[in-house]
Amino acid sequence: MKGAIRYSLYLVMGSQDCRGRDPVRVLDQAIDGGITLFQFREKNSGLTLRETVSLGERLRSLCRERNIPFIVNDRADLALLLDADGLHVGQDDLPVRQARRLIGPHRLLGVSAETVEEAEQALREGADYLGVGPIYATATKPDAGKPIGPGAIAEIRQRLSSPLPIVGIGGIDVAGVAEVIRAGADGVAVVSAIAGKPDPRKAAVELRQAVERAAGAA
Ligand code: TZP
Ligand code: MG
Repeated sequence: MKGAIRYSLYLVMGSQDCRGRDPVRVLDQAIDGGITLFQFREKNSGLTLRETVSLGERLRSLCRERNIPFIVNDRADLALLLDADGLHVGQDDLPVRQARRLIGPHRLLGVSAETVEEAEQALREGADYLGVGPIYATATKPDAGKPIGPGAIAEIRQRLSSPLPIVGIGGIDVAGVAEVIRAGADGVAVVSAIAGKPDPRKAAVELRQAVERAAGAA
């Protein structure tokens, strides 16, 4: 699975992001529109753990049917339970080494990093890809901190001691895609630019086109 991952357009989403719509339907439309990767990120939504597991099962089976890698945010227990393709952890979550120990060698491990030091440590401890951000200002994650700009991607890309896929995250919409890709990202990760839109399919089509255009021009 690891080798086949395409990072171009990464949808990160939980029920809190879907404006009252069924997340399974939103995900289905986003897949129609061309997302290449999905992360289940259920945060402060009011769902109980049981409800979260049950929603996770539905999203997981849709990803399996549609051949989209399914990544779980934060929780290794949920990732294992849902037989996810991977886990994504931030700097305040399970340490990367321990996360790797729990999920084993074959599942994908994504790590959020803002600096070259964090990126280098993630690489050393077994990360498979980096989520770098928040690139731009975002209302989706109130504790995301100050935007670090596309320049942070360029710096990590240049200074990292060996190559690792990078996705930019945070406040990215169609207009922001080109800068992120030109800075050296393999793709963009978005929440509201797809899940918050009235037409998630159309939003995904436009983002995917913007990524391919920028990558083609690079
Ligand atoms: N991590 C850093 S910023 C962010 C996460 C999960 C939120 C991104 O959401 P949006 O709506 O794409 O700005
Ligand atoms: Mg986290």
